[in-house]
Amino acid sequence: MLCDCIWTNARLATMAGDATGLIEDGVLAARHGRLVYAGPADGAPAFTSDQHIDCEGRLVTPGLIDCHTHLVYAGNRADEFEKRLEGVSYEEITRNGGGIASTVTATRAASEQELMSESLPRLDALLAEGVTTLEVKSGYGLNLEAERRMLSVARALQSERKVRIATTFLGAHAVPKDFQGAADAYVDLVVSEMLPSIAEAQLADAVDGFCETIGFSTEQIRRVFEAARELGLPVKLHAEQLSDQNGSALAAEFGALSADHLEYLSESGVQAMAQSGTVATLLPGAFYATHETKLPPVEALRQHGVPMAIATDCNPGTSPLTSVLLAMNMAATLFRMTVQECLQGVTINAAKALGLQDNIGSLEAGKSCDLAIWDVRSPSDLVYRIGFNPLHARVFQGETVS
Ligand code: DI6
Ligand code: FE
Repeated sequence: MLCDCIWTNARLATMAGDATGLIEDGVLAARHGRLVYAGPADGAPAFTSDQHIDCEGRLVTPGLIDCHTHLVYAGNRADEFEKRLEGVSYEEITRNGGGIASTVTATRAASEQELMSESLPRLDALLAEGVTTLEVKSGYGLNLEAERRMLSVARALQSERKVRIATTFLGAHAVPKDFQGAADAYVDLVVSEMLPSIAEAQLADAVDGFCETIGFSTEQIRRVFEAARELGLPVKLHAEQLSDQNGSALAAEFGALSADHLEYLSESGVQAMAQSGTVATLLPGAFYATHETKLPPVEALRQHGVPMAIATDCNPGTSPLTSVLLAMNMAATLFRMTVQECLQGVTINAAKALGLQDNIGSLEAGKSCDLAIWDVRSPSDLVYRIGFNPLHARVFQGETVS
């Protein structure tokens, strides 16, 4: 069989089916950027290939997927972090124009070029750990022009680096200062102007919102979701992060790709998600950085067969995290997820959370040949170490890129 590249002597964590699917002596073959074979050496077809890479027994996983990030923004909130350590309250910081509003101010003031150069180091940190696909949300512009700029920059990251970007419009992230006390009027703007214009320009692959007492109500989110449905865009939701608003049930009602955070998710919310096939995206970086103590209901999600994804939630306020490996470790240590669940969380289930499971997330013939090759022998090595990066090589669409 003719192909462009083959990888031999690989230990494959295929992530196909319901398990890690470890193959001790595995072979991968790619043609035109897609896998044509991923399986045991024993019984593999005879390949003719220009390029042959000996993996020398290394572990090969699908390229990692970070399915929830706010990676594109301007400005820095390290000063606020420091103030909070000195005892200044988050409310006081917010009153003085800090918090999310400070990121909105900085993002609105930044040119596309500036947004790009501030975002690239964060992207590079993720790529250095074998990420081949990530989601990037808007939500720090909060007006049409700045939201469009954020999404354009997110898309343009794909021309700067070898990576796949899924974009999400998060206009309903916060009520901007210019709409203080007029959240409904802001939602009017989101559904009647911002969303249609962004959909028309094909700048978003999905639509998200922040359903919370300090964000938007379920009724307001419902309006956003109805508008998204009319435009044929899938939805996802920041839900049950700080309190139980029944946002996940609303998300499930709209067949959402994912509901994210979920610390305060109830049993009925879990059931609704199970029925709609909505992925539970857990964000241990935000749990850690906000000193949250209420754990997401991992056991209930497990019992009901809700697929669990894990992501960084990379954002300047509540999760300044650019490490998927650390997110996996935190999910294991803080949330008691198993090694297999952690790996599924950043591969196949993350792909599901983006609606891309037919193209990425597992090592199977027909899917994009996106690989992470690791200097370790077993998946548990990836999850248990803290602050150690054993990436040997990153392969995007069949090409070794780092
Ligand atoms: N949930 C969060 O934790 C962040 N956004 C969201 O919807 C906060 C973002 C920030 O503080 O900048
Ligand atoms: Fe988020």
